[in-house]
Amino acid sequence: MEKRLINKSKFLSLVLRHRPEAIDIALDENGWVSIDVLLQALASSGTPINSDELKQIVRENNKKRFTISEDGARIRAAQGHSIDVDPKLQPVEPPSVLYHGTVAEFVPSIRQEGLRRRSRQFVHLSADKETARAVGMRRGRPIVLRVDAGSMNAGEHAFFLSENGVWLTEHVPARFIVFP
Ligand code: HQG
Repeated sequence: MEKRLINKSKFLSLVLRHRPEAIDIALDENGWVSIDVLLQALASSGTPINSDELKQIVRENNKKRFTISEDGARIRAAQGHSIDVDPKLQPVEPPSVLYHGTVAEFVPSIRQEGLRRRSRQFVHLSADKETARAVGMRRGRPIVLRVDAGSMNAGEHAFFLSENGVWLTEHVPARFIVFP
């Protein structure tokens, strides 16, 4: 995707995950907004995205970050929200092992309190090490932690799978983490 569209895609993430008020829109309780309303609001705030650009962003975004509703009228971010929306995901059984990418400076605190969701709604985990490595790399030299999701799920911890394949859970206590 060309740089111009990547920038528009990033702005869309900001609006649909963190700051809808930046363009004066409201998301419904499940994170959806009408595409007509969204495009209108983007235009009015001087950050226009036209309908073809939006389709291309949804289709080609490298992590499939956005979902269009079945009737084609609404859009939402698949995961990553910091605002209080309920994506109404059903709990699903996770693979026995999931991975989380982070950096060394966070490890002492993670050893103490486990993985916390921080500003997001959930802790983000992936089924493959490569994705976790890439997530950690955003912050520096990546450290990949192994999470014993099978044992967590056998206990009382629910797991959810976002529309774009990210594994989500509310908290990973340190005893379920294998540190490298
Ligand atoms: C760390 C991107 C200290 C955690 C990525 C992470 C992902 C702790 C940071 C998605 C901690 C939170 C999410 C503790 C967790 N003490 N540090 N107890 N518990 N941390 O960005 O997982 O491009 O909220 O290791 O690709 O890095 O936005 O989470 O480093 O899928 O679509 O606190 O964001 O996707 O950072 O990334 P984040 P994340 P998008």
